[in-house]
Amino acid sequence: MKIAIVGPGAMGLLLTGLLHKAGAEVTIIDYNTERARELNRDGIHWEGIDDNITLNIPVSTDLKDSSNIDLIILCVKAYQTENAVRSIAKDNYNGILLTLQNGVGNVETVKRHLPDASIIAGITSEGATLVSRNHVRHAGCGETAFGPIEKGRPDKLFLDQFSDLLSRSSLKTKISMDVENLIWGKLIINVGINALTGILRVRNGQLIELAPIRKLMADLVNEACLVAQAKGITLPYPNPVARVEEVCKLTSENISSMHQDILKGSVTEIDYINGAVVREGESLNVPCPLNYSITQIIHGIQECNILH
Ligand code: KPL
Repeated sequence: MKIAIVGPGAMGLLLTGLLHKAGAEVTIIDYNTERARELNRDGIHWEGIDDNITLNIPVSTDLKDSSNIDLIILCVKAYQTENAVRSIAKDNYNGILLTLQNGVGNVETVKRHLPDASIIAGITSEGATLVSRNHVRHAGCGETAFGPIEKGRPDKLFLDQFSDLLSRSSLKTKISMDVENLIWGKLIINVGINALTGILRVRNGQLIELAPIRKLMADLVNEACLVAQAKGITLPYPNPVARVEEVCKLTSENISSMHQDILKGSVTEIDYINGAVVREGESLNVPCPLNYSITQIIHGIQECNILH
């Protein structure tokens, strides 16, 4: 399978190595010209759970011949989705595209710019840490689940082949026909973990060792669950707080993506996670004071990062 990974961040580079090792022909698309040059020159230092390799994967700044690609995996941050899919549309791609990105709103953005593409969406709770621009560490095992946005596009054969590829690459994989529920299921996990780890600058596992924070995490999650319920979402697990705590344990050594963004002084995905819960809550008349406050704190940290 010929796969183009758009966005060589932590998850993009993690998937690059896993899929390459499982036998896929992987290329990376990076719209950042300088970083693309560096990755081509220096290779990718890929630290798996039990191996450590250097990969030389071709990195280009556009899709070149898009007719040659079986699948694009969108791995940019949620706030970069719009620009990335605009570029993909300019390269005339209307094949199969997978988003496993954090947050809500990515599918809608892809649909808007690539109306003819076959969209697969889903989630992954694999832990990935970007140690440096060309060094990624597989920091914890989770679960990856995905499914088509529109039934039959792509067909079952493709979904099965891709699922086999991911399983060969060691990922625990599931196909689901309930994509919106899946995405909200992951959103609730990010609502509990990401902002708090970023504010406190702790690893995921530490959240459940700090009693007041464990309580705040549960309160944030329960508030977001009221929004999910009002929206008619059926979460893919029975006990949201227990599930979030379980993910903290499974990815205990991971530095969450928002924590990594804050350490780098980058913009975060807060508006697509806790901020999105607040917006959805407003439209459904479900007040979300805790998610609002945490969103504002992260905005404050982002502004401080810009000022310093
Ligand atoms: O998705 C994640 C993230 O960091 O964004 C979790 C599951 C919390 C793993 O760190």
